[in-house]
Amino acid sequence: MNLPISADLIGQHNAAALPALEDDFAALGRKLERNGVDIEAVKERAKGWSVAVPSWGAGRGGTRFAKFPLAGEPTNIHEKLEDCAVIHQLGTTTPRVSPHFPWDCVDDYAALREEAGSYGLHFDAVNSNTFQDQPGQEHTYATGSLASTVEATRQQAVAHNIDCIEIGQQLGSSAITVWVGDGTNFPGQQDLGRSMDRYLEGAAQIYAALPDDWRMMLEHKMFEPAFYSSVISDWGSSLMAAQELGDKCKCLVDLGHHAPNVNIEQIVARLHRAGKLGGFHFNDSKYGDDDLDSGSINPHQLFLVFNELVEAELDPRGGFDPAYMIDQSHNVTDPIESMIASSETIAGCYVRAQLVDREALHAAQEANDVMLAFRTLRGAYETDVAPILAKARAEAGGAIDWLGTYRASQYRDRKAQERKAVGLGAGIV
Ligand code: PSV
Ligand code: MN
Repeated sequence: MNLPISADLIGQHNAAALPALEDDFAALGRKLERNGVDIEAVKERAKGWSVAVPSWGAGRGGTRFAKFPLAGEPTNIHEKLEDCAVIHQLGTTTPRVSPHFPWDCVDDYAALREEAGSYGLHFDAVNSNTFQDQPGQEHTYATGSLASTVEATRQQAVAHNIDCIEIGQQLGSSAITVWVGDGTNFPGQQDLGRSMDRYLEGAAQIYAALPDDWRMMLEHKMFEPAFYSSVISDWGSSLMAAQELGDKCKCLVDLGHHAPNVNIEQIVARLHRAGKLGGFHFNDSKYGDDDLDSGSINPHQLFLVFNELVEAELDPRGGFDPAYMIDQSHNVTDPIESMIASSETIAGCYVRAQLVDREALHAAQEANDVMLAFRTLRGAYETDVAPILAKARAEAGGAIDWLGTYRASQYRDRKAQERKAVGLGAGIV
């Protein structure tokens, strides 16, 4: 395999960090054993955990005010794959990359799939883009795509989604995530009912083009770019659409796409109850769709989401197989560092949710022992699982101290010499 960071460097850093890690791991193992938990079994589960990274997250993001480029950041899918290879090599939990089209368009997708394979990477869900116009595009999406009032625009949006499915088949993907920016900025601008009808008609044509083993995921978002109404604004609209479209259509929960303080873990439980929990876009937010690093603002919420996922796994109700993806915008950090940190935080929430004494929790819930139920959950959240994650990483060939190892590799400095500089501007490149 063609891995970007020297295995010797990782080995040297791991050798230096291992004695302290063994010590911490043994201490945590004794603590967990007192609660009847086998740390080795938990570590094996951690090793089986993975989350996809977004190709678009490999570049520096930006706000509508500015983008501050990073020397050595990637500007095409080939360079993005190389950076994703670094993320997976050091962090070991991100073997899949979720591509976005037309941002990641190339001439030869079979070759792109091979290129990813040479890094030990695969492609995850493909994402369509009908929220931006492309050079030379015939019909504008300025006032909508699938829900546009213009028939030709709707057909163009459907055709683009079908193209994405075809590309995805060549890449070995088996899912398409559809997020549309359709909506309005003014009351009265469009009919709220009829725009949903138009959306559903277009979405049904995309659904009809799905291969048998594919899944379509609908991503809801409360606002932005539309500020008065969005067509698929919330999980209710998403569920309604997914139910109407059919079994292969499910709902995707992007953590940043809700009103402030919404109980996202309850939405997760509801979608699972309906058999429609398709997947996640992980990120964090303070105000709106901030796309900050997962768990950087509200790690407890992320843990509570994973608590629901463990409950769902124990009670699959006819199917539980959500797709896990990161969707972040890294405006002030090196995206490689942010994505390794995020994948570690997400894995940590998964592991802590595994530590909840489910029998004790369920018994306390049945008995309405409020404090015991709460403390049972909180105890798992308060457990520092870093030694489990680090040990799992080291055993999978990754770095115990991934940040120190990454910086010592001087990867970004080397790329700054090799790659073309990115121009100033706003938004995602
Ligand atoms: C929209 O805010 C979103 O969350 C969708 O997933 C897009 O595909 C992605 O961000 C990139 O713009
Ligand atoms: Mn998203």
